[in-house]
Amino acid sequence: MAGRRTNLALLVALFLALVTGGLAFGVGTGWSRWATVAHGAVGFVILLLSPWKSAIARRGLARRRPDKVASLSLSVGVVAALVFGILHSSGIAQAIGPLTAMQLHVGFALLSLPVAVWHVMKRPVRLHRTDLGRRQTLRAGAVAAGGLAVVGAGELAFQAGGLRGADRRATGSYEQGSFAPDQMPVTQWLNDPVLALDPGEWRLTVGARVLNLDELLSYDDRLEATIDCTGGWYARQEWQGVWLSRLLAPTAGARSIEVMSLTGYGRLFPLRDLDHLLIATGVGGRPLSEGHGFPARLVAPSRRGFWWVKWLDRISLTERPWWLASPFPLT
Ligand code: HEM
Ligand code: HEM
Ligand SMILES: Nc1nc2c(c(=O)[nH]1)N[C@H]1C(S)=C(S)[C@@H](COP(=O)(O)O)O[C@H]1N2
Ligand SMILES: [Mo]
Repeated sequence: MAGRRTNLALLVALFLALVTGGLAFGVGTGWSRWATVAHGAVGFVILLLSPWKSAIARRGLARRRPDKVASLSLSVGVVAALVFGILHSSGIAQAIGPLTAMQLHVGFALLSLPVAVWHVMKRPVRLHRTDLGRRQTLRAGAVAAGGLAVVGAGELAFQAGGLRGADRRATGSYEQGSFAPDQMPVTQWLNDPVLALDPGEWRLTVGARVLNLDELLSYDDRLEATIDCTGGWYARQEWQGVWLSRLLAPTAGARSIEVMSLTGYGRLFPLRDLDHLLIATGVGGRPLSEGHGFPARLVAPSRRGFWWVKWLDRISLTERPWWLASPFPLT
């Protein structure tokens, strides 16, 4: 394969890895499980292109040129992302020190992004008209099929080798602490503190109402739901509390539900979620632990863990459309 086309193929693959990775990470339920499969395929396409890219890189490195450090950092970043992606998915290593393989995977991929943009700007490749022709489309299809084949072969190898990777969920997450909340990890999105709150002082504002813990405990709504953290673990639990729709009625013009934590962490949900959200005060028949959001947290079935706001402070309706908010929390 010509060097120019290899670089173009890498450019497309890197872009798709970011898009499919973002979907696998941010949604990961329903239709988006296919994004997870596609993501694995795209990741392996990058791996499959590496013999050709190595030849290009060797040629480039033999030349006397500025900015090689960036090209080499990009190589380190992408190789590390590949290694940690495979360590996670196979289950060979789920945690390295205090971080999960998944966190390291995404971390290295995101660190590579600015370097990749820079590399492509310093080493531009020109598009030819024939690049979009039938021949190249067929080739691209063959490369994509190769990536998918490696995903399939990987799954078979995980089973044959008795690796934990064979047991992961469609999002790629591993079961941890189901129906045993004490064994479920405590996970913060970035740097939020774990709060220790006084249940007597604590109040929850829902629309125009202000409720204390006793008022919330007078309800006994129950729901079995799975929390699936983008860090790579999931747990199924029985949650107790009160359906949000019992406390909050839609108003004219409202488009979103804003759910805020006392830490300042918050999420904006589409109004259609109103009937599916539970304000949980307990899990597995016991009050929540501090780490899991005591006195109350949100349960957002079929949404990834970062939507399950802990240490609830305020829930309100807003006219602000939910899709204007960042798809991932920024704090
Ligand atoms: C997996 C992602 C990539 C890695 C790890 C990578 C790495 C490298 C390395 C180490 C070199 C040799 C050192 C240098 O010339 O600076 C290089 C050269 C080069 N890369 Fe990349 N690269 C990647 C993706 C891309 C993409 C997406 C493009 C363009 C669309 C590109 C275009 C080039 C060009 C034109 C050269 C110079 C080749 C020459 O001088 O003969 N690379 N790359
Ligand atoms: C340089 C960019 C990236 C590359 C080369 C890459 C590559 C890979 C590879 C090879 C796997 C293992 C797939 C398998 O064994 O089936 C993987 C898994 C995964 N990656 Fe990436 N990835 C990249 C970026 C990202 C980003 C930015 C995210 C999220 C924001 C992400 C999220 C995931 C997830 C959730 C999995 C687990 C999928 C599963 O276990 O089935 N990746 N990635
Ligand atoms: N206030 C607040 N709520 C939060 C977070 C956070 O950092 N701050 N992390 C979220 C993330 S990323 C996950 S996966 C779940 C984890 O819940 P757990 O710690 O009870 O397992 O809480 C969510 N709720
Ligand atoms: Mo999470």
